[in-house]
Amino acid sequence: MNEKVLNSHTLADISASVTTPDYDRSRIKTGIVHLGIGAFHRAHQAWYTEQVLEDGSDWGIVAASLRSPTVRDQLAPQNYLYSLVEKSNDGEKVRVIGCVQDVYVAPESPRALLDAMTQEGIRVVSLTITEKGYCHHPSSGELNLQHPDIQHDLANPQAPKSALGFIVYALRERMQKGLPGFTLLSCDNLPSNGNVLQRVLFQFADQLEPEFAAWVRENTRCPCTMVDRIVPATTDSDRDALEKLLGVRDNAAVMAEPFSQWVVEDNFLRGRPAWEKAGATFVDDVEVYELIKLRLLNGCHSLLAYSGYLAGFETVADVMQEPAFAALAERFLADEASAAVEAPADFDLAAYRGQLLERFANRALKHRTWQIAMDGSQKIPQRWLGTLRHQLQNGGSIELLCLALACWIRYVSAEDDAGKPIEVSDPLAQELKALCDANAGNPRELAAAFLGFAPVFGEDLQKNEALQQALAAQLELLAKQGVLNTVRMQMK
Ligand code: CS2
Repeated sequence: MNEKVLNSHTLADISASVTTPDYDRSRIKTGIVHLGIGAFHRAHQAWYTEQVLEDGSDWGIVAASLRSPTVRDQLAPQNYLYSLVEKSNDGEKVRVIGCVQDVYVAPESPRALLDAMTQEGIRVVSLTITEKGYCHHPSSGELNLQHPDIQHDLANPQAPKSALGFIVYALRERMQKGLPGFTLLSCDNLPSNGNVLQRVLFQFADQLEPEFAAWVRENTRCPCTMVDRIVPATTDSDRDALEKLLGVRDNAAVMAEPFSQWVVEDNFLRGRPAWEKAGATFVDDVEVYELIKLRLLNGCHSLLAYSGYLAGFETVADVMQEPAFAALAERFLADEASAAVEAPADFDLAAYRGQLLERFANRALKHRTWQIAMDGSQKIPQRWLGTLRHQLQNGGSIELLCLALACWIRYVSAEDDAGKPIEVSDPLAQELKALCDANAGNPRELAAAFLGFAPVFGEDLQKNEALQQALAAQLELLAKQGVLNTVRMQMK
């Protein structure tokens, strides 16, 4: 491993084929606090913000990690510089990004993060905290007041744990200091993500003083956004390969596909960077774009992740190499997911589907099926169940949705087709496994038990006899012949 790391001093030495910041980093002013500095943020919002800085803006980002110090420990020795590598079947393009100015690790010093969020210059607080970070009930969208982090935060205003706790107490301090509020920009894969955030924010604020709860309603905005870019977790071999190109080590590099999309509701309290200069689209209503993206891209992603993982495929591109699975993706998108969305007149849904299949087949990206399979209980309602309800109401096909659900149920039983244990990462993993164990060997009971599991399925779906039968039939096929044969048979 190279002793030299990427930083302000070594920046000048790296290969000329790499794009580097062409603006004076010392003139950046911090306008954004970003909560959740994972790979996605660094490859998406930060990349848009970087391009606008190149265009003369002065909006910079201070970010926070709400859990582990890893990203801060990678970025701090690099003066917060990192590379974004765009990978496609045709090669790669590298850009060093300089818009991140500092990274806080919330558990180490919650006070420091609250101080950052109560600076007058902060006008936007953005979030990529994943679905479970909102501490809501996935099937209803209500704040889960019993959530341990929320309980903790209600009792500890000076040292919150959840993103929501930080936001609420930072806002309260701003009110007390006579400072203005800020815009909250959710960049997570939830339908109407801004509305979900606003709802849990107001519900949390309602637990505090009424005067503050009213202030929050006046002094915040929560625009909705649709975010899209496939960003797999970076591996050591990615870092090693990049080191050969850069000539220095970059421990904070992120890998992404070339495609990127960001549709944002133009509803900001005190301004925003001109992200449209970097290709973001500002619209009055994001919902239709969110639904298309969640139900097609993410819905199909989860289908490929569970079915592909069970069949022994490591990455999404590997799954797409198997013709029966490529056909499954195509048919799921065309016959079921597309039926449940109403695309705007100028939106070519067939072209969008074709592009998705190509993106999934990008062999340069090593996007693990296991990574996408994480947190299914938090993802499935918006990825599959909206489509399922639509199809049930309209007499549309539900076969592939049931196959998807059956694969997920097999997956959370924590054993794959070959009898190998699966490391299931999901906040409800225990409950889900218990449902599988209690109904093992009985597809009909298993289907009923899952459809009756209200945190994911709500109250309505368990009453649908046809759905229960269709799901039981898929579970039975999987149990008898395994996922590979089931998919091959159904795609004949
Ligand atoms: C994926 C998403 O991990 C997952 O659940 O489906 O992260 C997906 O790659 C992005 O939403 C693409 O924009």
